[in-house]
Amino acid sequence: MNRNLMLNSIRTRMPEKRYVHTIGVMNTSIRLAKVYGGSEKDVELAAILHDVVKYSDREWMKKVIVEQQMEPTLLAFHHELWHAPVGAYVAKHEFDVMNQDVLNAICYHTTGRKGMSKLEKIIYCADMIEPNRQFPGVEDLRQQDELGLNELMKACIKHSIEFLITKNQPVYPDSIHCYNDLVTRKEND
Ligand code: DGI
Ligand code: FE
Ligand code: FE
Repeated sequence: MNRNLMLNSIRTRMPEKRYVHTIGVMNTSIRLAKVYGGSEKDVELAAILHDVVKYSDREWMKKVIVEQQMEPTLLAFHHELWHAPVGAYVAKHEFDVMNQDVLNAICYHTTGRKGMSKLEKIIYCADMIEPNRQFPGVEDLRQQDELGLNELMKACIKHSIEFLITKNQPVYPDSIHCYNDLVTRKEND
């Protein structure tokens, strides 16, 4: 499916505000791919599809997680986390995305994980700092951009975990593993 058909298709599945966010993630991820290297086509595809099931039926998402034998821990955590792995499933089965790195970027865009690829980091960060995002501290995150992709990723995952803690929310283990991985890594890794 070409880019414009895909954009039209996802637009019908979400409110306009979410579509505008998706375009923001797309443009930001392409910019990051230009700076840090990486396929612009791959980041574009992952960005377009990253929130494809954000507004899908919760019970249906639960069913997909069970039937596809995805990580069962997901069901014990907030349903907000489900749209990422289920989005990867839909990208593969409805949009015929075959590239596993693109599918992983969609799958881990909400929680992050240990050992993220460049594409996964670009999508995770673009999702947080795209121009339509407005939350306290987003400007500081945008500035981390200048320090490199790993520093930006570290700042973004730290912000997410800190935010969840201030809200007394549980933190999904992959997010902790992601943080630990980034802070224990050597500078030039
Ligand atoms: O889908 P978006 O809004 O663009 O962004 P996202 O996919 O990063 O989802 C953000 C939501 O997910 C936000 O409401 C916080 C929640 N979230 C992210 N990581 C965790 C989490 N919620 C819990 N409970 N635990 C997490 O580790
Ligand atoms: Fe999302
Ligand atoms: Fe998003």
